[in-house]
Amino acid sequence: MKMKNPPVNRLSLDFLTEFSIGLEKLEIDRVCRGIILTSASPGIFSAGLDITEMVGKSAEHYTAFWRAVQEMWLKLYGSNMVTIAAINGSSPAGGCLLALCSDYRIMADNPAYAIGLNETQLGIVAPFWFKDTMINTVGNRVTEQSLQLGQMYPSPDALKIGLVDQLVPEDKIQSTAAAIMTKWLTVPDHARQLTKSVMRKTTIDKLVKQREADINNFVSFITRDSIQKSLQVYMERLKQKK
Ligand code: CO8
Repeated sequence: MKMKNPPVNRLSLDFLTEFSIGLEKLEIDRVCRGIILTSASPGIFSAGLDITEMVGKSAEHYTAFWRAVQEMWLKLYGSNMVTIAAINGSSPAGGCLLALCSDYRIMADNPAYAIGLNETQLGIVAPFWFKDTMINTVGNRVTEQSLQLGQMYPSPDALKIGLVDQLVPEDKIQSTAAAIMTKWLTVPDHARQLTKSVMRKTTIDKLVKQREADINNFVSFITRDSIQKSLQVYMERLKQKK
């Protein structure tokens, strides 16, 4: 799956909806046993959630947007397929979450590319299921520190903390992902799928059980004046940095 929402693959409501539909089609296609998730914009894997979807909109819009973010996570983290992230660029916040949902992460060996859950840098808070997905990958201590600081890790540091599994030269990222996929597909599907489900079920069930409450939390948080202001300031800074 090659994400193509130029220039930075921001995860808009439309993009998330298409992403989930695409994933669902592959999930029920018995011929497809695995996906490699990558970006059609080398240099940026994904800029994360589209901040413009979270500023100056109605409560109904925030509700639909957040449901789509949840749906993407539930489908990708709960996928029966082998999922490999070929991270060919920077990947903040929601972009990092996409990568964390995969079974294996390969990142381009370029210290200019960074990955992490940087929500606090925007004045917002990573939801519990973002946090849980990170804990399941790198453990509690690293997650606590990373989330408080909103830390973005240049690729060598991401490898050191286990946020990614492997670094390769940028031009080898697809061939490496294909080789890793071949290895994972040698394991009988039913055994691998059940094992994956056992490992992830508790985390997934936690959100399933409180999906509506999580949406309500998001809407009441994001509609606060102070949060709207923080996001506006962050967007202005992004534009000014040019
Ligand atoms: N949303 C909306 N627009 C964005 C985003 C984004 N996430 N990221 C970049 N853009 C826009 C820029 O403003 C710019 O717009 P324009 O051309 O109109 O000025 C355009 O995309 C290109 O961006 P850059 O010029 O910055 O491109 P670069 O190649 O220099 O850098 C980066 C790319 C590294 C991705 C950089 O743009 C960046 O750091 N972006 C910010 C990414 C970020 O912080 N994302 C976090 C989003 S929040 C999230 O995912 C989780 C939220 C959880 C919610 C919890 C609430 C309770």
